[in-house]
Amino acid sequence: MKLEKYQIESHNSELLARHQNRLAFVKSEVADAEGIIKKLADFQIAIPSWALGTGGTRFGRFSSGGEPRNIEEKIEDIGLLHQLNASSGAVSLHIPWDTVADTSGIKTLAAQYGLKFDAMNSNTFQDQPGQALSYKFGSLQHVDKAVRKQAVDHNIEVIRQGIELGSKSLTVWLSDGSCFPGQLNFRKAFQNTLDGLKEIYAALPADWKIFVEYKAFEPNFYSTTVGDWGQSFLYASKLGPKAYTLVDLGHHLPNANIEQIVALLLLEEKLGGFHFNDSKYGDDDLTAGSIKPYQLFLIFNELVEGMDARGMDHAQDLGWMIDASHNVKDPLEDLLQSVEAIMLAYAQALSVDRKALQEAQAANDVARSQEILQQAFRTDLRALVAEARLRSGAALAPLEAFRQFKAREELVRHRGSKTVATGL
Ligand SMILES: [Mn+2]
Repeated sequence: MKLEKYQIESHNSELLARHQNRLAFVKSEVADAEGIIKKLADFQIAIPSWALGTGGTRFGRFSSGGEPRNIEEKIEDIGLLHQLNASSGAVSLHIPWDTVADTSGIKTLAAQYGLKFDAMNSNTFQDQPGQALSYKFGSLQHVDKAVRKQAVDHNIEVIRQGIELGSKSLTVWLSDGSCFPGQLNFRKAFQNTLDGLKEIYAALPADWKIFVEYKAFEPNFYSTTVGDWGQSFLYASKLGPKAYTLVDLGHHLPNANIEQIVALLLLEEKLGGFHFNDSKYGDDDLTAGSIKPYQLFLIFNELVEGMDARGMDHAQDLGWMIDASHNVKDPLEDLLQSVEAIMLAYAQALSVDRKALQEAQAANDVARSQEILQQAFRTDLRALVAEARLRSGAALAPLEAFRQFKAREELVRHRGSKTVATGL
C-alpha cells in the first residue's frame, strides 16, 4: 500500500505545534539531542515476514483480515510500516515459507519501498509437504546421518536464496532437544549439531555471518541442544569468526539477566543479532516493551555502552529484528508499537550520562548510579523519536496515522477478510 506524500504531510501538520513544544522541552533536558536524533534516524529494525499475519497458538488462530497472501503482499505491508515510521527498512525472510519464485521482481518491489533483505531464516523445526525424512526427533542433532544431511542441505539452500536477494546472514534456530530423560545422548547431540553447523558454515560466502539462536525450552521440554547463551557461544566459538550468538529476548529462563549476557557477548565479539519481543512467562511473543520496558532500556544501555567501547556502528554492525507474533492485535499496529518501543529504549540508552555513570561506578556510589540510569529512563524522549521520523519524511504518530488512513480497511478491501498469511 503506497501512501501519498500529502497524506503524511497533512497528518504531521495537525500534530506539529504540539510536537514542537514537546521537542523544545526535551532539548532543554537532554545533552546532545541533535546527535541522538541523527542516530535514531539511521537505526533500522528488520520486520520478519511471519509477523505480518495474526499469530496463532496451539489452541487457535483469529485472523484480523487483509493478511498478506504471498511474499509480494508481505513486502507491501513492511513497505507501509516503513512509510509510516522510517525505521522498518528491512525484511527478514523465512524459508520455505517465503521461497521466492521471481527473485528480481521481489528485489525491485523491495527497492521501491526502500527495503533491504536482512537475515535469512531456515526451518528444520517442522516437516514440509513432500519432505523425505522427518524432523520429529531433531534435525542437526539427529541419530540418523541422512536426516542431518537433509537439514544441512536445507540451510545451504537458504544461503543460496539469500545470496540472490542480497542478504548477508543466516539465522539458525533449532528446536532440537529432548522431551524426556534418557531420550538423548547430550554429548552426541552436541557433536552432531556442531558437525552440521560446520558444514553450513563452510557454505557461507566470505562476507556473510551465521547467527546461532538459543532457546531454553519449547518445543522440547527436558533439554534443548542450543539451550542458552553459553551453548550458543560454544558453537559460535568453535565455528569461527563468521559465527555469532543471537539473543532472542523471549528465549531465557525466568529472571535471566539478559543485559549482562549482552554485555559479555559484546566483550567477546560474539554478539551477532537480536530478536525483540516481550514476555511475562516464557516465549510469549508479546509486543516489545509492553511488559518490561525498563529491562529493554537496560539491555540497550549495555548495547550502546558495549558497542561504543568497541567503536561499532550501532545501525550496521548487529542484526536488529523483531520476532513476535501473537493472537489479539492487528499485526501491523503491533509492529508499529514494537518499533516505537525499541526506538525509545535506544534513545533512552543514548541519553545516559556515561561520564557521570563511570565516575559513580568508580566511587562505588550505588545510589547515584541508579539515579543516572533512571534519569534517562524516566525522561520522556518520545519527541526525539518523533523528530527523527519527521526529518525522514515519516509520520509523527505512526499508529494514529495507520488508523487515520484506514490502512487495515483498505487491505481487507483488496485482499479479503478471510486471508491467512503463511507462517506459524
Ligand atoms: Mn527468535
